Amino acid sequence: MSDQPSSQQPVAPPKADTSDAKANETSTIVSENKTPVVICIGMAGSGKTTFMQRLNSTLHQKSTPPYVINLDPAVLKVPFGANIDIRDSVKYKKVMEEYNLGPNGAIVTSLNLFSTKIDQVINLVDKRTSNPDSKIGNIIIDTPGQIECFVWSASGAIITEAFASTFPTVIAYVVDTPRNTNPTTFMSNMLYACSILYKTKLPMIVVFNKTDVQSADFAKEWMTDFEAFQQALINDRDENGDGSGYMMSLINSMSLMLEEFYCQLDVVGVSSYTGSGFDDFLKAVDNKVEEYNTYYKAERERILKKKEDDEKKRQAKNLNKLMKDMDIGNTDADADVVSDNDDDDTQGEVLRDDDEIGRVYNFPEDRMSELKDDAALQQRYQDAFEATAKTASSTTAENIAKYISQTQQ
Ligand SMILES: Nc1nc2c(ncn2[C@@H]2O[C@H](COP(=O)(O)OP(=O)(O)O)[C@@H](O)[C@H]2O)c(=O)[nH]1
Ligand SMILES: [Mg+2]
Repeated sequence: MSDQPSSQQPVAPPKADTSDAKANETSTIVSENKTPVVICIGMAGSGKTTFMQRLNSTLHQKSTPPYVINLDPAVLKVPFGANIDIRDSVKYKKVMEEYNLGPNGAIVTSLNLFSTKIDQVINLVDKRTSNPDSKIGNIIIDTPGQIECFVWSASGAIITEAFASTFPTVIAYVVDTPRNTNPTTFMSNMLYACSILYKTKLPMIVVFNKTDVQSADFAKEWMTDFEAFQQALINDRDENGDGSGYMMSLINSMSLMLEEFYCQLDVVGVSSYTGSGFDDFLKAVDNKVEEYNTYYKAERERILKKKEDDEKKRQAKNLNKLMKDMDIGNTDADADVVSDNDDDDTQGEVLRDDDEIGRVYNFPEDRMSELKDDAALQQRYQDAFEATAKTASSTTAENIAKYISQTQQ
């Protein structure tokens, strides 16, 4: 992981444009001094990396340089100066060889390895961005080319969650506009965006990229005027001769759901090549950050609290069950041992071979007196459980850390 000094970034003009300074001030107030995070997600080839590159240079021009994070382990060249790059901590090729994986498996495994250090990453980013001297306006994150590697992997969820619980976080869903002029393709893409919105529960901006090739007006129209979209479907069906009517009935039954989904989104058209539309995008980010603070934040806190309470209840229930299973209250009774051994004389005890190496048993001779005190025993189980649970997870973490440091050599 590298944390490059900002001097390596392109030099920013000395004075900030006042309108942008004002826009930035708004987001700082509503975000309670935490820097907003923009996570770029989108289908492979939609232009996420190019969009990040343009966003990076636009923000530098406005004297509010972003803090840039690359989470794509498979990319050969990153066209922007990344402050944190997953490729510094995880070697994608080595992961492929070592674990005998294909490209997507290796991306997911690299993300898994990276996510074990996510608390360190969050601390580092928080320290850098909360420094009062820092002029950092946004934290921007690029994700792997293949959308599902990030969106549907456990580590993708962990990483997103880690950022979203520390900073006001917005998803920029990047769409390849020229490839989505077909209404069926368009709808599939929007359904994917919809599933991400409901999965992450974060505010979303749909970014129609590559508007230098194809204007995004048609998409905006389809998203606001349902009849126009239906007409486009009918035209497409007539042109392509698909008379099954399946698509039409699917669309009709989904129209309400899609309307509900669209009204939660901000939509912008940009060209990462020419830089057009980026001011609109930055305004949309401010808008969504405000939404995050007024609505999503409270909702997230409620969910986290509920999760915590549920976990406590579950632990208490497990402990009770354990106590019950062990039949602690009835210490005088012989333990019932389910065994294949029919020899009743031994009562389940395995007799020692004569030539077996002598073992030393260190148990105290009589533990019955301790067993009488249920409360004390319960406490001891609890303590032992906590102690071992901690050791196990930190050992795993250490092993993974060891692996990562080996691969770095
Ligand atoms: N015409 C045009 N092409 C673009 C634009 N943004 C990206 N591309 C091209 O789209 C392709 C995929 O871009 P890339 O950023 O690697 O996509 P990613 O897989 O989503 O990161 C590349 O060939 C880019 O040059 C744009 O705004 N206009
Ligand atoms: Mg990319």
